[in-house]
Amino acid sequence: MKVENPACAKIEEAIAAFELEGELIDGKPYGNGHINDTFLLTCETKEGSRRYILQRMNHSIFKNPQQLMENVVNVTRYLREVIKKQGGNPDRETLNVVKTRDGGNYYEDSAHNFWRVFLYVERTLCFEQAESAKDFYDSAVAFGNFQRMLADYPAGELHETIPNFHNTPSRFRDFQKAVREDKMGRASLAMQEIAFAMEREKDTSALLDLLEEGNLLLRVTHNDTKLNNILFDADTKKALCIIDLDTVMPGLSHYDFGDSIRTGASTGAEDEKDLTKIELDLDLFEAFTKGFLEGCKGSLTEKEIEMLPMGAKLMTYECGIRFLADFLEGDVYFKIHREGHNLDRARTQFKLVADMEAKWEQMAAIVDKYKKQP
Ligand code: ADP
Ligand code: GN1
Ligand code: MG
Repeated sequence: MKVENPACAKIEEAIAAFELEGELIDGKPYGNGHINDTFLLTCETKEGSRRYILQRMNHSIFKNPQQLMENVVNVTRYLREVIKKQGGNPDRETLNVVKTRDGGNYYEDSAHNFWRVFLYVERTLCFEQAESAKDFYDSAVAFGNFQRMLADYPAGELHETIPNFHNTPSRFRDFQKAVREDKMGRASLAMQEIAFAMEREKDTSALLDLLEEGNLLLRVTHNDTKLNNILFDADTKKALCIIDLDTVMPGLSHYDFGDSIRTGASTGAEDEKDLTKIELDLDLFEAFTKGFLEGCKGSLTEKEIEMLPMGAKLMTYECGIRFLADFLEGDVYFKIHREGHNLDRARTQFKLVADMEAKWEQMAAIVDKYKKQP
């Protein structure tokens, strides 16, 4: 069958390159990721249907797709072994890369697009926002557990797929440059947001300073733990599989904690236009804190735990300045679906940052409460 997509002209060539079972009967765009182009493929086999996730990797963002896939293959191979030892099902609890017909992990098409295929994890749900404290708690256990499962992974073997990914001071400098250059003449539309971001420059190095002083540890982290990067089992409703492994790199535990809070503990969508709907939900914050610390099973130091609220604030702030810089630069990084989309996203992030500042003592008290847990 034909799978047409004007944005991805070589999609059919790509599909033909992979070792798929059965005959392709359907292919359509899928999911809400901001970075890669994702498609769901359905094939018919003698035993029934078989589904796959096909992705065109964004190689203007991930400059070296070969290294990217090397990371993904090595990390998932490692996770499979850990999952098996824990008595889990590695076919459902981590991503499984499907090989090309000539045994490769990805395919470069004739127009130099880079493609990969994963087994589709069946009977799963994926949320943009937390539907209940229980689901969010489960995702926290899973992300904490993910970090623990990778605790002994040889970090030196990981390629840095995006340099300085969560280096907030470096993100701040990129943001300043975007404001200075104001390429699209849009800065006048975002004066308040620019001022909000500038006023918080001093916070940007809060975590990296501690790392430099030896008071925080570098671990292997996921670095993109937003809620839609985890699949829940549709039957048990439990967090099942952590996906989007493109940014697994050495990082701080705060990056994973913070990025989840940013997306999952907000009372509104990342791109909500009505800012009165955006707040930090302290019950969700508490559920995640409890779950994350349980998932990490005592592996975090006291200082790491104490700094978790800063992780939440900085990841939210950093994402805000990234959205705002992208708005100023003409929406060249994050996919947008309407005019001003990145500005709307930046506004929700800054609203959340302001709310976290207002709730700072409560956040610290919650973290303190769970610190004592084994
Ligand atoms: P992006 O980097 O663009 O965010 P993702 O790898 O997160 O891309 O994929 C986008 C969406 O596709 C996910 O949020 C999820 O809904 C879905 N998805 C990705 N991989 C799988 C998979 N193996 N099984 C089921 N759904 C998946
Ligand atoms: C992107 O790939 P996706 O949609 O899961 C981005 C994250 C941002 C997020 C904001 C590689 O995540 O860093 O926090 O959008 N991923 C990359 O929603 O830049
Ligand atoms: Mg994603």
